[in-house]
Amino acid sequence: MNSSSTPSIVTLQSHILEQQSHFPEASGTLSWVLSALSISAKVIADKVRHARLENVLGSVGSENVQGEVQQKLDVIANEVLLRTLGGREGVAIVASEENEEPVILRDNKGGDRRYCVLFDPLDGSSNLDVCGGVGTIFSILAHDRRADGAQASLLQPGVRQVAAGYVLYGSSTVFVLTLGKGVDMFVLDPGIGAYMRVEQGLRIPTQCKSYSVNEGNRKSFPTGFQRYLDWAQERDYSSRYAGAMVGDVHRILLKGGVFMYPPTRKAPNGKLRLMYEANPMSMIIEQAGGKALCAPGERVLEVRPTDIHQRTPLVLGSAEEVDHVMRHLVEPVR
Ligand code: AHM
Ligand code: MG
Repeated sequence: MNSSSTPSIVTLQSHILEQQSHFPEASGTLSWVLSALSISAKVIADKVRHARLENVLGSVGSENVQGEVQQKLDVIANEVLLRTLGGREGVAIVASEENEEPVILRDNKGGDRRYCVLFDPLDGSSNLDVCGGVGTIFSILAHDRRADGAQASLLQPGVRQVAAGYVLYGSSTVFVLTLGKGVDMFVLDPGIGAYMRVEQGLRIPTQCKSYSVNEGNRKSFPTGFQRYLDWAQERDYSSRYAGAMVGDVHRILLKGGVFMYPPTRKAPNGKLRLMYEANPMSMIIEQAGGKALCAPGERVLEVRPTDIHQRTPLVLGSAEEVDHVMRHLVEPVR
């Protein structure tokens, strides 16, 4: 066999080291942070698989800061991430969907670069009881030592993300990562316990006649979204919606289409959280050549955050499909 045509075996670990070697000045701190996230995701994947057997499905009877019912596994996944990231010197602050306040792990002193990690530990967790796909979403920002307090260091626009990614716990465990130079995909090989690189430089298809939105809310969408849905249905678009963003966005990353969570009467700013849902997903989609907007001409990544738990409307996916939605938001299209 010709060795040049044989794909090499690259694990997430070696991929990160390979990327780090392109920056001779890098101290390796970010690599340690990413390794903490990848280990957390292995533990969470295992918990998700054993959930029914270990009786950790269902809610804990409390609500998180968003007023949403916490599932037992939300709490477990959050603990896993906090404990794993907590052991890494390079992590200054973590912020989670499940914690009202950010957790300050280390002070501002010391010379080494440090990072803030924001995450949704188990997105789409209401899908767990029915064995649907769920995921972890994360965003990494450089810690701003000059900032006045944890909130100020965290409240950076998405364009400043150093890295972002998600892990889909589906029929296999998939780790999708961007370090700002394209998007790479890894699949956990349960036999050896390592993530193997399966795609490098992923590109999202520029078009695909498919939309992903909770159409049950249609009557309370702004009229532009309703016009878009009429337009798409007249053109035989497919509708695909799992109710778990990681699975929906992953499908769109690979096959194309558009994912939307518009404003509704109940959620006038949409439902999804800017800092640890919309921003990391938007970075992934843009790095793969797609678009991610919160309104016509307004990139999600340029939104100046004012609260770590703030929400944003979101339209992301294939460039041409996002454009179709936006045209309808601006004016009726025939
Ligand atoms: P969660 O973070 O509480 O799990 O909520 C986020 C999820 C997304 O994964 C999904 O796209 C959306 O909520 C579904 O909401 P809805 O049921 O309103 O369509
Ligand atoms: Mg979520």
